[in-house]
Amino acid sequence: MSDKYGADQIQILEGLEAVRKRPGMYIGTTSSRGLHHLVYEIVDNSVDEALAGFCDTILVTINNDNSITVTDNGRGIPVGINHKAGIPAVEVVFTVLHAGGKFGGGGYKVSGGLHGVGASVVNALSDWLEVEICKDGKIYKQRYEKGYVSYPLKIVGECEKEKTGTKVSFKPDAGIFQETVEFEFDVLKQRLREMAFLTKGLHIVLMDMRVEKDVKPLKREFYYEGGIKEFVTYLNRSKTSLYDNIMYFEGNKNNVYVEVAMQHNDSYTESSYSFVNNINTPEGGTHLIGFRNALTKTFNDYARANKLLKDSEPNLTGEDIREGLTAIISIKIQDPQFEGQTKQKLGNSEARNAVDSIVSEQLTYFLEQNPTVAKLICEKSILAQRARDAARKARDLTRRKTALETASLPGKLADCSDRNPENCEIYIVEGDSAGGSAKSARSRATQAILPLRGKILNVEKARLDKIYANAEIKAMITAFGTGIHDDFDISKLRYHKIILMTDADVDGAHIATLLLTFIYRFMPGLIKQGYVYLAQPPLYKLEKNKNVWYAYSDEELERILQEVGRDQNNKIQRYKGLGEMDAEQLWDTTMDPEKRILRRVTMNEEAESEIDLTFTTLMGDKVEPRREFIEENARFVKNLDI
Ligand code: TSJ
Repeated sequence: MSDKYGADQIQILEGLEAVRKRPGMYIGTTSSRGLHHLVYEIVDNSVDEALAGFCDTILVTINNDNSITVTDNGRGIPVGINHKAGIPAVEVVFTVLHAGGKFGGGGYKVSGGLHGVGASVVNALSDWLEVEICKDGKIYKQRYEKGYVSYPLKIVGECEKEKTGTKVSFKPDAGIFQETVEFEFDVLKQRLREMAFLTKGLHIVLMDMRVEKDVKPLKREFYYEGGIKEFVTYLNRSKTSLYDNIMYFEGNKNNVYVEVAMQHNDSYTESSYSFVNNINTPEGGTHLIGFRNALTKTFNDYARANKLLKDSEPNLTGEDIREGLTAIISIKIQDPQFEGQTKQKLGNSEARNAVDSIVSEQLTYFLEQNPTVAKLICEKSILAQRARDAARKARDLTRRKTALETASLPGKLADCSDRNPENCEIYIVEGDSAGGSAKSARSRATQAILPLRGKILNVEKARLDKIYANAEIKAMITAFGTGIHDDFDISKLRYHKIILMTDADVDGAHIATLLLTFIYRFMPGLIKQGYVYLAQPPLYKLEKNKNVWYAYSDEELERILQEVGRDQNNKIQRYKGLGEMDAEQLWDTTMDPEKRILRRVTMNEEAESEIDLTFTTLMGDKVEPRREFIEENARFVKNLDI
């Protein structure tokens, strides 16, 4: 421990004690999230060094004991005595709260705008932390325990004069992170990849040493020469892009550094992500507003000037132009102000002006240089504008009428007679023949059947006007009774169980996912409140000596066979579809409330955005992602409770 016990020293110790007493105040949470946050907090410092132009490689290692080592090849944290504190600058970094960037001078400290609590907080929350600095041909080292200095900064060796860098190792305090101190490779991988996308030219390597002896450690390397341009390519990887170019705009204005990359794909949804100082801002703010303003204004000007939009036609809306757009908006700003309830929305007005003017100017130039691309985007936007118009008209038609004149029920629906929704269930059945069997099998009082014909429309791949015009979709909307989107009213639900009954094969699973996608997008409340179920038809029928068994999985068949014995009296039938069952079998195995298995579709709040992404990937029209979807689907079903 340092022997200087001035007022400064006492303040330092009080500061770090405060962090240990109320860690949540500094890192938000002591859950697994907070734990991983420590790593980002340290890595941010190396990224700053890279942004300042002095470092091009960062190595992050998860050690065998779940400690972390971060190494960079920057200039090395300054080791000279900081005059105000009377101790080496590096010691200030690790022991003084909010010391980040306040020493050395001239540094362009940008990262960590949102949480940037600095290295001292990580130090305070670590069992131990060690820093090694290569600088001026020497290796400096200092160790801390729970924030307390173990020994003054000392020289422990020599290195080549030209070699410089910083290495920080730390082990989070299990007394603070009581939920877990185990780092997840995939979580770190995700964020480090994002950081590499956001910092072009920076190599970030992640290694996991927690493997059996003699096994090669896990290693991932991220390096993107093109930065956020490659980020857009990555996000559009499973989509079909509308043109080959990725637009890229960059510039500095009013002390704001702006970078934008974007490309349209042929889908109908926008995926834009905005970042401030490398931190995602899901709630947007001034930088996003500036981007959108610029886009809307520039495209309308271009479309008018080039007669792609007639004088008589109204302006394109921002939404029309952003249909199918994938964009990254990344800004670096000196002193970010966050506002709103969750303090996640950028408030700096200079950011709006900077993004607006840089994007307007460079996009105008790009459109002039690339008339073919410009025309493609304008034409897509005009189609979106027309579809939006048509959709509004069509949607007004599907709106629930007043309480008295309920919309007439679809002709194909075989409704039940009970009028109390709590007792009622509706089976959505794929195919007319299975629908027929289900109609004869059902219990008329409480079970309604709605057979669907042909391919189910993928609502992720169609514009709204087409969706509202689709017969199967209209039938489901009117049968359920709740209305959709803003009109959704759960109290109007006509059945308290909505049961999707599809074949027990890959096609059936695909149809079920299409149906779930539709429900999720139009009436998410039905899933959130647990009204949606999947029927589970059997895979096998086993007959033996006039006895019958049904098996719903390969394992179950195996179990039954072990019980009854394997011999030539066994007659095993594998059901290829619902259509192979007669009405009685369908009732016995899949519809009889006394015997059937239903799986309730659930969604945990946290998984919501994840599911959002999964759905989009799954429903893409390229072959590779589709296969991924089916594998993902297995995971999705895991999320379904029985
Ligand atoms: F902050 C920290 F300790 F957590 C940390 C800082 C952790 C790691 C892994 C690296 C770093 C770090 C800091 N890498 N590089 C730097 N650079 C500086 O601190 C530095 C060096 C020289 C000068 C200068 O003006 O000469 C200025 C600064 C800020």
